[in-house]
Parts: sequence; C-alpha cells; structure tokens
Amino acid sequence: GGPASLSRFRGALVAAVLGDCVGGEFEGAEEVPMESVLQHLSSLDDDTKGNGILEYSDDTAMARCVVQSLLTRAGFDERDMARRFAKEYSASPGRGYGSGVIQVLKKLSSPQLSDVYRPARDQFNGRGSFGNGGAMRAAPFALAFPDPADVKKFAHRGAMLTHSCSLGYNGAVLQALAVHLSLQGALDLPLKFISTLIIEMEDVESNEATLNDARILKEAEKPFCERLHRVSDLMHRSKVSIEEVISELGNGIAALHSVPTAIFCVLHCLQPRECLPENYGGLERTIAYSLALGGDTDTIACMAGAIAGAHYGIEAIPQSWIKCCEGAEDADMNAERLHMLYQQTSQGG
Ligand code: R7I
Ligand code: MG
Ligand code: MG
Repeated sequence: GGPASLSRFRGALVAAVLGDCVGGEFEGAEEVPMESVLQHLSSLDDDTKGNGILEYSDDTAMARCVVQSLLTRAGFDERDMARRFAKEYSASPGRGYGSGVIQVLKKLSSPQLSDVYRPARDQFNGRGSFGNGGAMRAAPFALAFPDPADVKKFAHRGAMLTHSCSLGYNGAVLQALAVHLSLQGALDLPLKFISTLIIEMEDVESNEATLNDARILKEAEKPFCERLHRVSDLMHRSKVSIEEVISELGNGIAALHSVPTAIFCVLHCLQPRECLPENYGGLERTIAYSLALGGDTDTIACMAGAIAGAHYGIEAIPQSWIKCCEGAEDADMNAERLHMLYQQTSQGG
C-alpha cells in the first residue's frame, strides 16, 4: 500500500502482537539457536494448534490500553490512559510486568491521586525507570497522530506515566518515530531512514533532563544518537554476527539496549539473509531474527514487528501466525479504527 495505507496500519499493530506472543517463548534466554526459533515458528503452521494458544504479555496488554484510550478520547488523555493501565494490571497481574513498574501501576489505581505522573517520578530513588516499558507500547501513537510533532509529544507523555527517566521515555519517542517513518514508506530508503532518525533524536536528546540523566548513568552525551550511529555502522558492514549485534546494541530490558536493537533487526532483515529460510518474507525474517538475539525477545520482537509491519503491510503476515496469537485479531480491528482517527486528523476535521 501507499503511505499511511490501511494495510500498513494493520501490519504494524498485528505484527507487534505477534512479536510479543511468539517472543514470549525465549524471553530471558541467554542464547537462542536459530534452529529453535525456526522450530517454534514452524509449529505455528500446525493446523491442530491455533485459536490464540500463545498468550500476549504486558507489552500487548499495555499497548491495548493505549489504543483504547486514544480511540475513546479521540486523542491523548493522561488520566484516562493511567486509569486503563491500572485497571488492566489489577485484572491480569500475571502478564509478566517489570518488577519496578508494578509499584507504579498499583499507585495509579488510587482514586486520590491528583498528579498521574507522580508515581513514575518516584521510581528508582526519584530518577525514574529506564526500562523499555514505555517503548514497548509506543507504536499506537504513530497510528493516531499524522503530525510527527504530535507523535513525539504524546509518545513522550504516554511513556512518562510509568517511565520518567529520559533513557526510558526517549526510547518510546524513538520507537514511535520509527513506526511513523515506516508508515510513510521511509524504509524504501534504509540509509535515509536511519539518518532521519538520528537527526530527530539529536533534537529530542538536546535538553537538560536528557544530558543530566546521561551524565548520572555514565552514558554517551546523547545515548540514543550514539546507538543509532552504531546501527548505521553495522548496516554498512557486509557480515554481522548475532554476538556482535548483542555486544554493540544490547538485547536487554533497558530502552537503550533494546529500541535501537529492534530498529537494527528491521533494517538487517530488509534483504534475504543466509541464516534465515529462503521462503521467508521480510516480516517473517524480522521476527525470527529478533528472537534469535535472545534476551528481551518478546519486547524486541514486538517493537521490530510494529516497525516492520508498518513497512510490509498486513498481507506479509502469515494467517497461521495470526490465528495462534491471542489479541492479534483484536489488533487488526483496532488498526482500522486508528486509521479512521488518523485520517480525520490529517483532514483537519
Ligand atoms: O520497563 P518495564 O515496564 O519493563 C518492561 C519489560 C519488558 O521486557 C516486558 O516484556 C516485561 O518483561 O518487562 O518495567 P520497569 O520495572 O520499569 O523496568 C524493568 C527493569 O529494568 C526493572 O525491574 C529494573 O530491573 C530495571 N531498571 C532499573 N534498574 C536500576 N535503576 C529500570 N530502571 C532502572 C533504574 O533506574
Ligand atoms: Mg512482556
Ligand atoms: Mg520483554
């Protein structure tokens, strides 16, 4: 489809769910042989399975809250979104949430709470979380707002409800921007895609809060920019091993060690790769490759899935995968609603 087509919206939201559901199998594993990944993925083609056997985790649970809130309020409403996070957590606390964010979600359910950003600011001795929980649910912001300035602003605020450290919320901004660009067809020119992201993040990371957090955490002056430059360096190499990707970019639970990694997975899998089956299309390659990195596989595959799905569109996603994953069909319907909201906004109505 063309820029911002319905197929791209559906691809983005559905592939994010698939990444989360199929990635759950390997979350936390230190080494994941590609053979195990391919075996896991081919088991999804088995007709006797299906009907949502693979459950989604916190990544999708929170993304669904974001989607419902954006749709119901026809825009960003922090109190509504916070209430939905809290309600979802108390209804299904066993979705594998990060151990810190649980405290925030419990506090957000208090009716006496006047500042919904407060619980997040109190995390980790007042510096806030740098986990990837803001980024893992950031894709819907790109599907709700056509203007990139809005995508950045609301992805930031949406993440701040649980992640007030700049190394957490800037990861959400980066992820939302990557989905935004991919929806526009920007992955047709991969080198321009990465350089556009670097230019955007130069601006996003040039403020006191970011420079301060980076200093305290002993990271580069502009941590996400630095990582995106590493992504760009890896793209220019003819051969890159999984070990090198992990050591250069990371595969962990921090946004800094997973959002640039997810972006790299998408870029690396734009073309066929020796380690991946020839009959795989780009979307399947991206998901498989993300899982083979090990570490925070559900989240990296979820984020890579959103970016890749926005590029390849819904037609690239195997039906058998959709059938196996809880919430995939729901995501498809919600993508259509978000597409309508997006179009209303672009027409200024
Ligand atoms: O970021 P968050 O929502 O976790 C998301 C991850 C995804 O992989 C999901 O799939 C799920 O498995 O969890 O949850 P947080 O609790 O805010 O952050 C995750 C973890 O990162 C924390 O439990 C800490 O171990 C670590 N962390 C920090 N550690 C020290 N100092 C995050 N921020 C800090 C920090 O400032
Ligand atoms: Mg998870
Ligand atoms: Mg995870």
